Amino acid sequence: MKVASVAAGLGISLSCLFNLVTSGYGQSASAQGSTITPEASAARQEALRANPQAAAIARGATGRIVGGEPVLIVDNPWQVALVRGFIAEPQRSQFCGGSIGTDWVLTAAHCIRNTIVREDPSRVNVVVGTPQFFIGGERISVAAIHVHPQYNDLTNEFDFALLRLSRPVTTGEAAVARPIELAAAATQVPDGTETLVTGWGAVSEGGPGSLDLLGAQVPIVSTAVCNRPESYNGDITANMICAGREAGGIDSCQGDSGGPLSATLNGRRVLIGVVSFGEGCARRLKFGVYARVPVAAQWIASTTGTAGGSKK
Ligand code: 4AZ
Repeated sequence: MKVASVAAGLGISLSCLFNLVTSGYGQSASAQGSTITPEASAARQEALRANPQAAAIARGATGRIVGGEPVLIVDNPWQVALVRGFIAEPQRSQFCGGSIGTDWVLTAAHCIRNTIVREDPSRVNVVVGTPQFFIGGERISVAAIHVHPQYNDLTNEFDFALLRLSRPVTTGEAAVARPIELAAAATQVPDGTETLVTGWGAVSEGGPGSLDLLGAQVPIVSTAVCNRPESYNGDITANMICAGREAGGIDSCQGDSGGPLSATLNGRRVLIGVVSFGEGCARRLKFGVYARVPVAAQWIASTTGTAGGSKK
């Protein structure tokens, strides 16, 4: 997640940008850190000691993280972190995001068909219900992986994968984990619709990730605009959806892949995109590109069995 470096360069105040980023999606998440007990602080130190990835981020974060507005997990309870399954607790090595739909997780195919996971369910675990990927929540193993049959790693078409969890996510009263409604096949998302993308990904192109879940508000950009020569020059298909600002400065980035792009449509928060790709991060005219969820609605329903009993 990269936010605000361009705005900062232009002298736009961060507080102004924060309002921009959070409006419509609940308050800033500072409250998440404001009630830290001594016990929680000790647990956090212990988790950082145990986790080289998180400790490195924490060391780098002693200055100000470039942009990125923390969001509340209670406002984004479907957000999950994908962590390397072959690196055991207390370590958590985060590399992608995803979204909960009941006992399934929707993520990007390129998060699974890669050298980290190699489409092997034992090589990926899902962390749910925590705003800090390296501590808290629940870590759940994956029973099966389904990559969209039309995924094409050259064109990035249909960049979807479903993870069937080995057990359901705990959604009881204390749990901060809950499915998001998926946009139906017929859902149209008007250009200019404000959306929210969230994740623990890089806070600058090539930079470190974030310990705290960050969110960025980005408007939907028409496929025609996204296909202009100065943007993606015809590479954007009807199975993708672009979001971002012409000026750049606010975007998803490496490590956010697979995570949710959501919008409030007709008063309901729905998942409309999966973080897929972009040319760099937050570059001028290089909008973020997302796998368009409505085009996968039927595949998701038949694979997860939501039209009938749960399929294994
Ligand atoms: C990535 O490398 C990546 N700006 C994900 C999203 C975007 C760029 C890169 C979108 O996983």
